[in-house]
Amino acid sequence: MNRRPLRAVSEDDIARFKEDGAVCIRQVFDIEWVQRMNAAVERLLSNPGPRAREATKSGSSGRFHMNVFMWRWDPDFRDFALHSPLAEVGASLLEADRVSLFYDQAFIKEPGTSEVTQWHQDLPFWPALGNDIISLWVALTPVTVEGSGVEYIAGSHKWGKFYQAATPDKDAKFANTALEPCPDFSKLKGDPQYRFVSWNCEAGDVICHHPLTVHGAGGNPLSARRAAISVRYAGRDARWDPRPNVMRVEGEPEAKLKAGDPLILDDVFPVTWERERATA
Ligand SMILES: O=C(O)CCC(=O)C(=O)O
Repeated sequence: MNRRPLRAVSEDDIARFKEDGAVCIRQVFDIEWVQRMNAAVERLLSNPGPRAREATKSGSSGRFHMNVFMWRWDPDFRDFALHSPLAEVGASLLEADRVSLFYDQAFIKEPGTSEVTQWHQDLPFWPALGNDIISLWVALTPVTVEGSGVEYIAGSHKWGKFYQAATPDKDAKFANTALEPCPDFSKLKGDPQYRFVSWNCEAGDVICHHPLTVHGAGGNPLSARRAAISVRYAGRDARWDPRPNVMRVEGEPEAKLKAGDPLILDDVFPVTWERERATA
């Protein structure tokens, strides 16, 4: 099982991430990781734990399963978030000397799932602020755009927009109605104002995005599962910001952090990668 990326992040990847707010890094994981994490996903589906969310409406076909903070209770997800090549990829793209783990999240769409992932930005529903928070969306199965591959609007992280939070399962409790709702960009394809970017992925490829990049995905009409895990890491300017209408974080950081503190806290936001240690 590789502990460092199979392919180094290049200057071009960093430039693309800065410019577009999303970049695909191919072949970060070897087959052992892919097999291990697919087995972990299978376990998660049959034993989902306390923070699971099922977005599929009753009577609909398929299953859209989401889960968060698996790293806190499952040893495989823990190793994946803390000791896999991911944190190094995140730190390289953020050009950071260290990153801490923010949280991990699973997105599984079984064959024949019609539920889409609504267009959204991530930061509006997080108790955090900052540019240096990166999401690494790891494909654990081959994913095509037709089979619920995530699409991004290039450059949207620089629009200065902070859209009303819209979680992928449309949970109304996150919506702060003082903010503008995020448009349904699938209706705006072909509009020359917007550049849509997406990648067909092999298992082990990783799409990395900025917390304000607008993104969404269709359902999964195909006959194979689409499984991905997003792991989020925090760098230099990431700060704790417990606003109303945001996600609850496991480990009670609110008891130990005050608004504006860096997103680093033992056992809650653990430092995961440090340049000094990595190069020693
Ligand atoms: O995989 C999906 O459908 C959604 C992914 C996503 O929203 C994220 O990684 O932030």
